[in-house]
Amino acid sequence: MSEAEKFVMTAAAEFDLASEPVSFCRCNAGHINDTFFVQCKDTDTQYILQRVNTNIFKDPEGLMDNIYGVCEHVKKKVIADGGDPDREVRKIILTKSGDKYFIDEEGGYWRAYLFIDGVVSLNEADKNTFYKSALAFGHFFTQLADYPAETLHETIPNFHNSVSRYNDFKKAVEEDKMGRAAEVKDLIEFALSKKDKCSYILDRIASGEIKLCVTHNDTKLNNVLLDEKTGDGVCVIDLDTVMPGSLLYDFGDAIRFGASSAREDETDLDKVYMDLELFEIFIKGFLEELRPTMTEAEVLGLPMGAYLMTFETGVRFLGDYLNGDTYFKIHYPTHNLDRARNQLKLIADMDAKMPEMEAIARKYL
Ligand code: ADP
Ligand code: GN1
Ligand code: MG
Repeated sequence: MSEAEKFVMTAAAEFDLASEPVSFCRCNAGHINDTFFVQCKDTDTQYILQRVNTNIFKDPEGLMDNIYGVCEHVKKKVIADGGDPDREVRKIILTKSGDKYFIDEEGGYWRAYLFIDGVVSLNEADKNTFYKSALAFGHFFTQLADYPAETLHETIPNFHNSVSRYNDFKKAVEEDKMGRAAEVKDLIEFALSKKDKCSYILDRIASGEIKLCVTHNDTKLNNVLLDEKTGDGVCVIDLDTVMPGSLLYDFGDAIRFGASSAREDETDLDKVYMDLELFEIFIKGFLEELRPTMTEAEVLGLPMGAYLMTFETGVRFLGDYLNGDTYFKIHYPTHNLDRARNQLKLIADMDAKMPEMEAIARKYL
């Protein structure tokens, strides 16, 4: 076993697992935390072990308090609905001494969850599966509708504040730490030209037309586990960014990832566009759960929710590329640049399709 492997196994052994951990494999899906699937001796029960990225989550204790509170809340709802609390909500596994974290010798924060069997986490979906993911995210939203928002820690300040995301991007361009700005001048100019759109949601929150509630804030398709046989939503995961927000954030983030015709890092941009059928099917599922609670401005704002969450992600990827790839995990040197080109291609496509997207949203008023 290598030193790196021993490091993971040492952390696993600190948790109150069914039996001794014997092996693990790394999961490469998320862009933020280090995630491992852990197998134990003489049992089929597996676990998720994660080393939380504390460069990004500066208050890991507050973050875990959020997750604990949210999971307990959702668990009660699942039980009241006659569901399976070991499957339909993340089950937190404590350390042998009863703590939510094991802190390693380097100060790294490790947590563990029960692994859920018979599910998939997808990066692309057909219409029916995407519809089911919309029902799952919509349902999660309703489960949290009565969660005491004031008790939540803000794990990443201004997470979906598109104006501050724009300003962070502009700063990255101005600083140009790695000398990369000149080679992507056109892309930067395209992104900077969208300044006036950035305050759309914030303006409506300020005027009271759009409400603040408890939102997930990272609703990409691979953050909901779906039943591998039926495709039904089983469990919403990645609860690190559950914070007060607008439902347009959750809608928009799910659309920018799942209603795109291609993966988030597809480099053949001819293959990347907003699929209006997927856009509509997601609205249908999401609003099946949420329409009664939504204002008119929220329904009409769905297309701009999709637009701004895509824009934010595009400038975050491009900003990270300019800053030297310090935030998102990359799997090759220009990965963030490819992701940024991809998201900004979606923006160009939505610029053209906005009238159609608005017409679709109006149908659901
Ligand atoms: P990150 O913040 O790095 O995205 P996540 O909590 O989303 O971390 O976990 C990363 C990935 O792990 C998820 O996108 C998903 O693909 C996978 N994953 C997590 N739990 C399970 C599970 N029970 N079954 C299958 N895959 C899982
Ligand atoms: C990150 O954690 P993950 O991989 O599910 C990021 C999201 C981005 C997404 C882009 C905490 O999500 O905000 O939209 O990458 N999460 C955080 O794929 O920054
Ligand atoms: Mg994730």
